[in-house]
Amino acid sequence: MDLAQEIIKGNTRAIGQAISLVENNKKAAQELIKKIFPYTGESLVVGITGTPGSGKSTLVNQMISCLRKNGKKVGVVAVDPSSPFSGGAILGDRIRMMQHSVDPEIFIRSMAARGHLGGVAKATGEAIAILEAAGKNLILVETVGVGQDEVEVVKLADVVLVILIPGAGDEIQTFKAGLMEIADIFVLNKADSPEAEKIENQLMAMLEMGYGGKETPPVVKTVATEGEGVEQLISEISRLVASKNQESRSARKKRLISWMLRDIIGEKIYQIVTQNVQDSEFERYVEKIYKKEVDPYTIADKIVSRLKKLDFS
Ligand SMILES: Nc1nc2c(ncn2[C@@H]2O[C@H](COP(=O)(O)OP(=O)(O)OP(=O)(O)O)[C@@H](O)[C@H]2O)c(=O)[nH]1
Ligand SMILES: [Mg+2]
Repeated sequence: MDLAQEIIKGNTRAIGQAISLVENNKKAAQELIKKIFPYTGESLVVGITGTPGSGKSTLVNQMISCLRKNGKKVGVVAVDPSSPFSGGAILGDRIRMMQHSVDPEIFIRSMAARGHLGGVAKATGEAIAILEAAGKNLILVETVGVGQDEVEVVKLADVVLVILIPGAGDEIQTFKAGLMEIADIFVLNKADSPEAEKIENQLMAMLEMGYGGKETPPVVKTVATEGEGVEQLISEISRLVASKNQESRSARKKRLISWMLRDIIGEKIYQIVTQNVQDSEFERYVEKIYKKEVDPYTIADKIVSRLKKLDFS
């Protein structure tokens, strides 16, 4: 089976296999990305971020239903901050999104936020590329958005939804620290809570202060469990996309290209090293470093300076 061909056909199993390859940063993943690259760049990527339990997965689930009604093909990547070994939240997400799992036009995948050699943002970027090649019209990326890595993930999106919930007093503070600036739309979820109005007022006050006369991001109230406000949210997203200029949309694509380029260069340099440093020589260096006769940086410099003398033309 030609994996790239199957992805382009939209084969769900092939998409799953391909994402596993990029998750494990396998060499085959690079070859694959190369093949599918011409087919990427057409989807709309929506990042959904907010503290644990704010209702991201519930909202994603409702958004899928709504988008499917409009005939859209949807991909979901949920970046899971828990350890790859615990799997608790992954299972929760799976169960919640199960109702969509039999639809061949929907692909849902959890990815562990830790344990990626090339970084979670790179793995997520490549997973997005795969889903784009598979012809998904919309790709939803769910992330808790706490660490720096996760903020990088959010930057992969064309549109970023930041979810706020009532009863989390210090939450607004959290968002000031970094996520605030990247929100394109604020979603006030759990609007059925009696505290909802309070957080809405807080948010409005903060927006007035923080945006000093500039146009503030729209605020949409939702009750994700009931699907309330979800249609409005989707039309806000469409409106926003229509108003965004090409430049801001291309930023995401350029980011992915820059990762790919670094990867490819890194791979080529690694090949040159293995061609020019014999295993036996390498072992000798390892032995010397082990005996503390020399440090690894000195050896690395020595090898690199030798490579610099090579003629690459
Ligand atoms: N009352 C109420 N409960 C909600 C609403 N949206 C989600 N919930 C509940 O909040 C809990 C957490 O929802 P999730 O969708 O798992 O939240 P999440 O943000 O994906 O959580 P993590 O992936 O663990 O970060 C669940 O019990 C939901 O049923 C809402 O609008 N109103
Ligand atoms: Mg979730």
